[in-house]
Amino acid sequence: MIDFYFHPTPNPAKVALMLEETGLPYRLKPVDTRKGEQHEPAFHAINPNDKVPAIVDHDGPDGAPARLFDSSAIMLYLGEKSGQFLGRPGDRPELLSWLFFIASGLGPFSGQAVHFQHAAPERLEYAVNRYRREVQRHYQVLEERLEGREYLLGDQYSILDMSAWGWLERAPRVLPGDDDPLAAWPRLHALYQRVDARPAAARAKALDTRHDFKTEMDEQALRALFPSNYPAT
Ligand SMILES: N[C@@H](CCC(=O)N[C@@H](CS)C(=O)NCC(=O)O)C(=O)O
Repeated sequence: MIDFYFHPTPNPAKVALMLEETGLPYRLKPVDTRKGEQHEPAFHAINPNDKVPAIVDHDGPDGAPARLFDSSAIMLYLGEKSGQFLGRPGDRPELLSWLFFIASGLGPFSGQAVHFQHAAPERLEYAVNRYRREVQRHYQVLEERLEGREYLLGDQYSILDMSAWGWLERAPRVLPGDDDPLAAWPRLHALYQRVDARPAAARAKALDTRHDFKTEMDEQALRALFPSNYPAT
């Protein structure tokens, strides 16, 4: 059994989709990040970085419990555990390259674009422009990769497509202002739709309503999510 530490946000969404795709048994463990539950000692022991997603696999290597944090590490682990969605052995160099591209590029730049357009206490045009442009550049890199390919690995659906889906889902928040924020990248848009149409994607999205997560962005939420904005006490 796998305990899945979850909040309805992009990085946990990738893992939700992977768990649903593999059929591995799991229990949902909500972590209400707007209430600061990611900083509680019990969760800190599972993820020292105080962020979701994380998992505890009670049947880890050698039958011992294993904790994993960071969505891309979890995606690879679950791929290896289930023997699914990692492509062919010869795909490994591309799989690793694109997984790290999403982990270190698409994800963080999208996250910062959201932050500076929706959460920053003041609008900083330089930061907004920088992160929007970097997201657009990353979309373009993926668009070129998809030329002549149905999925990011080629003809096989993999953890790469699931990882991209977690962030493409949020394109309207990442690039607000455009009616269809993915319109300029038709192959990427089609990939998003292909993944989003899968039954597992619907089941993954249904997890968002399984718990009554806090929605208010009040003082408690701001302190929990952006502690670096507040002086250490
Ligand atoms: N590199 C990490 C990033 C995790 C991350 O930023 N998670 C966000 C949700 S998408 C979070 O926990 N936010 C709450 C917080 O930062 O306190 C991963 O890929 O899992």
